[in-house]
Amino acid sequence: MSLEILTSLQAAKNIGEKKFVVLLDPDKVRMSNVDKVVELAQNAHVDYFFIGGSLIVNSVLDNTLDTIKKACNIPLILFPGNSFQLSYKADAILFLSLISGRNSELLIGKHVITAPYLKVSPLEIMPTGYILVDGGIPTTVSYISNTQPIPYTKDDVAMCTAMAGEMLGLKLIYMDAGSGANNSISPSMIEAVSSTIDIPLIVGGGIKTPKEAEEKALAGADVIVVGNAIESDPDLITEIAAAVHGASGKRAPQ
Ligand code: 1GP
Repeated sequence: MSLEILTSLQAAKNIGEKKFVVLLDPDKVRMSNVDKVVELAQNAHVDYFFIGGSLIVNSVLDNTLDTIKKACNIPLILFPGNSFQLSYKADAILFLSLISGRNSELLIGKHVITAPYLKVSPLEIMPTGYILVDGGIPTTVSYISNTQPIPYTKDDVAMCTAMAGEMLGLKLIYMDAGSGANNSISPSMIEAVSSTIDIPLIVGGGIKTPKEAEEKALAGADVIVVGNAIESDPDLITEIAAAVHGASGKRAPQ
């Protein structure tokens, strides 16, 4: 099994290099927009695409992956909203365990069902502790997953959850305020979590501006994910990519 992407994410984290991910929800993004997004992403040196959503169907998923693959060489990582969102056309998959929740199906149940398919797939499997944080509005993911997000100000709960995830052997932590969140995750929570784990920390949900993206990276996020804001204004890709990459090797003022 290939570990190429995980290895490069860990290596980047070790030297303070920040990565930028564009999230595309094949259900939301108009196919006419995909070409523009891909071109901008390629020019801005976007590091990865996450492809996923809570409610997409597989034919749309395959078409989207094919279209992007033909147009660029940015690696495509599945960010599945459920166990049906599998496609061998991607390069890798976030194998998500929803460790902020207490829904056993999303902690281990679905994984048991999906494991034999993934075992024979060419996809790189990326074991990821997924932590939902309250972003000020109920999001599709908290509704669908039937779990409670970690309260916005409970840095210590987020910290201990991430710590446990790392101790369980997960290779990435993804803290998400949910797509379209009103409040993106606070710098203090990012700082608390990143200072207690050695695996890469992905942060997303409600990030709308280059300044906000930079702030998250400086607080300790290793990978920044933006979806909604780019769907509304693809031109933001260039500035956000520059802001995130520009935060490499820098720390937030203490
Ligand atoms: C959601 O973290 C992602 O799961 C991205 O969120 O769409 O709000 O950027 P946005």
